[in-house]
Amino acid sequence: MNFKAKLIKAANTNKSWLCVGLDPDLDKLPSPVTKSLSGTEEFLKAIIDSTKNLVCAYKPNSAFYEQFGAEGITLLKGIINYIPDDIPVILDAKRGDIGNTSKMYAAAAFDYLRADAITVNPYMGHDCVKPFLDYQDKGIFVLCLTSNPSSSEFQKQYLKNQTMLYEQVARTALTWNKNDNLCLVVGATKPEELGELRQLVGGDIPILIPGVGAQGGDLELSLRNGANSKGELAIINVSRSVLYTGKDNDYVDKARAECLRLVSTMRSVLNLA
Ligand code: OMP
Repeated sequence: MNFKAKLIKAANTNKSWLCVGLDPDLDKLPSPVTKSLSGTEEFLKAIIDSTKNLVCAYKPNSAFYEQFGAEGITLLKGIINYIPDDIPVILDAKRGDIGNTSKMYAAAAFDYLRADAITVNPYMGHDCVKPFLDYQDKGIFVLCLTSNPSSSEFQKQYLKNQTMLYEQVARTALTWNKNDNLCLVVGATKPEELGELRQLVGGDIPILIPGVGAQGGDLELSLRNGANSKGELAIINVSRSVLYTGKDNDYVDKARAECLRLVSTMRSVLNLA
């Protein structure tokens, strides 16, 4: 089963387009969790156990594991392996380099870590993204319009054809989509542009929408503008405001309660029966 089919199946089963971001930060761990690699592993596994029937995907961000060196990579591999097989894993690594190097990044993500999808940076052009897209069953999330405050510095610059760079990224990326595995990243902090981009790319492209919670993105507007006409393919990622909402022994219950709150909004906005 390819990434998109696996994603839609998980979303339908759990009636949810929530993706929980698994971004471990020692400084933010709840007080009962030991501030160590093994404590982090226990924490992440407890979060997965308590949220796995409320999500359509998980998204570990590689940086939060790389900070621990080789043992962090082992932890990342272990966490990907721990996630139930029917829930897709989006590896957030924002990779991209000359083709020959991207091939190695793709092998690391898909052959070694066994992720189902990855985030990539399109700045270097098609030959740098192609080695990822060549993995037909994997989802390739191209950064289009990011959620951060400085995203407009480059992404909202006008090109000679009077198109903003982020819009050109979407148009050009569509021409790369020979294997029907192209996906986009658009921040929840940019809901209007998200709506325009959904119109532009059509209803078949999954869009990862980070920025709800700690970054202040608008959940309802992101769902309305990011979903297709069937109420699908708007993947709302939330990391910190799910993981670190509980500071005490109740952290698992609090994380689950926050997911339930987000998912109940999704169910009503998207009419998920
Ligand atoms: P929270 O702000 O804690 O919910 O985390 C957001 C997650 O999404 C982090 O892992 C970010 O690196 C990632 N992200 C963004 O916040 N903004 C973007 O535009 C793109 C991403 C991403 O590619 O996932």
